[in-house]
Amino acid sequence: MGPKSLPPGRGAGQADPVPRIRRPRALVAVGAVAALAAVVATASLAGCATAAPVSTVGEVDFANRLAIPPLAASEVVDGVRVFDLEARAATTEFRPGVATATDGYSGSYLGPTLRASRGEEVAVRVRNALDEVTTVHWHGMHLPAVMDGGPHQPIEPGATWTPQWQIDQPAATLWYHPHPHGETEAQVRRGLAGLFLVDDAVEAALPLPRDYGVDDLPLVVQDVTFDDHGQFTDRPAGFVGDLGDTILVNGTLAPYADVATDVVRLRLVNGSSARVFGFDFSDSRPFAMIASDGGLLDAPVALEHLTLSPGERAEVLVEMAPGERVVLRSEAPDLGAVSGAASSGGADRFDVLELRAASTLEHRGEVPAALAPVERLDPDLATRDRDFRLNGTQINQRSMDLERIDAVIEAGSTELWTVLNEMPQAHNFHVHDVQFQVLDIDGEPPPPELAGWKDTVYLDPGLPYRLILRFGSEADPDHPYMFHCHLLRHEDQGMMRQFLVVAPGDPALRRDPDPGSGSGHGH
Ligand SMILES: [Cu+2]
Repeated sequence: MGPKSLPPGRGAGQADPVPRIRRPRALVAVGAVAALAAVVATASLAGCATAAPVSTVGEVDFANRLAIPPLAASEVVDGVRVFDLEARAATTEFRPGVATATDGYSGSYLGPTLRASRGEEVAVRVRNALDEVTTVHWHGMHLPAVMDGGPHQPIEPGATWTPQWQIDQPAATLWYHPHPHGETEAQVRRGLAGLFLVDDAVEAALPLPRDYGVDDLPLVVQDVTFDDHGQFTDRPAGFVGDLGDTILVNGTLAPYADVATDVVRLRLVNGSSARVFGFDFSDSRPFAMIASDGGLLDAPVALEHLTLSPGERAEVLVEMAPGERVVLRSEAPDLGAVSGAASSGGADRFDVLELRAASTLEHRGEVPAALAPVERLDPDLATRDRDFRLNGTQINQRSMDLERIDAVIEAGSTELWTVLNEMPQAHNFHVHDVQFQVLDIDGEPPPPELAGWKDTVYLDPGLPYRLILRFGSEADPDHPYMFHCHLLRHEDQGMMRQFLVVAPGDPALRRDPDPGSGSGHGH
């Protein structure tokens, strides 16, 4: 169903709004579930056919060495670091002798890792060798809207698109993937995704592991399902979209990684369509989270369990002992007040990756006591409040319209956005161009893993997330950025909106449609 075929004001599967919940967070789990369950009982949610919980824990043979995406070659031309990517159709042997139809960038599945430093001018020549239109979005990157690679920058089959921008943000694990409206899930799931690592002097001065593919391992984690012929297929899915029963890491089935150092850095990327991962280790060892979507935290955070929803990233440090083997798992993730969480993957468990330590380990990187001070954005500087409510596959009761601008924002300004998932089903929230901070969740400070720079955040149903965003100085009255649910099927179904960033004084600011709560909210 296309977004425009929806009746006005109500999307398919839209539940009645959940009253705003104001109670101590510890009580929300019980109270909210009861309140939300009453709503879901009367709502005609899509996705009645749900699969039984999946568990691969203890079932994976870890027969395959983890593939490390190659670092992309580049050449510096007139001061610009230039990369090449080609989106192409291919086949990949995830299992020996079985060819699976896939897509990849300059390869058969996923793409090379682009890497550049803060301050560098970069360009990427993206050639589309597919037989359909695609785009390439630089997820997490601060860059001009016309370079963003959203649905307004289509690359026709056979065409080449060459965005260019200056890297102007802290060191971080970013990624790239297609963003053509309505086709994002299909293209990402065929293998179109890759990493973009940003380096800077602050990160480089820390004693962190950073030997790419050796003690600094990128891990693009995805769930897929193979049919009897070894081809990708869908499992019966619930409201969230497709949930696979098999894990690929960097496109490797049943992967292991050899470790030769006593501290290893994992750059975790949730490259799934709909699955929320709850990462931990088979022996429940603590690990140190050092970075979120947009870069380093103030200091390492000791965790035993880390939740990542689609599109989110985290960097963690894991300490290893000589000769040991430990398995990175995804245990039943905490979906918060999602009703019937099992149908959204909330009961699924996976073995993800086995780490195999050598009998003697080098000491090359360590867990620092402190990382990089995160500048705290000041709510007093915010000049605008906006409310966004997610329900069904709509935001503020509207579906995506490529011709409609939903917000006009002054370049360089700071805004407060309150985002509420009104329905008892899983959604998350991704904003292009900016890294934001979570000020509070239902009035409480965010947990430390959500306290750094973020571009994507999971929305526990019924809880208002107050985000603070400072927009960049580039203004462009003609090309919008997007914000949307990053569950790819929801995004494809139109759970997305558009904003312009314009210069101070631009008349377009007076035409800001104020997509607040619809109650004249704002200053
Ligand atoms: Cu969603």
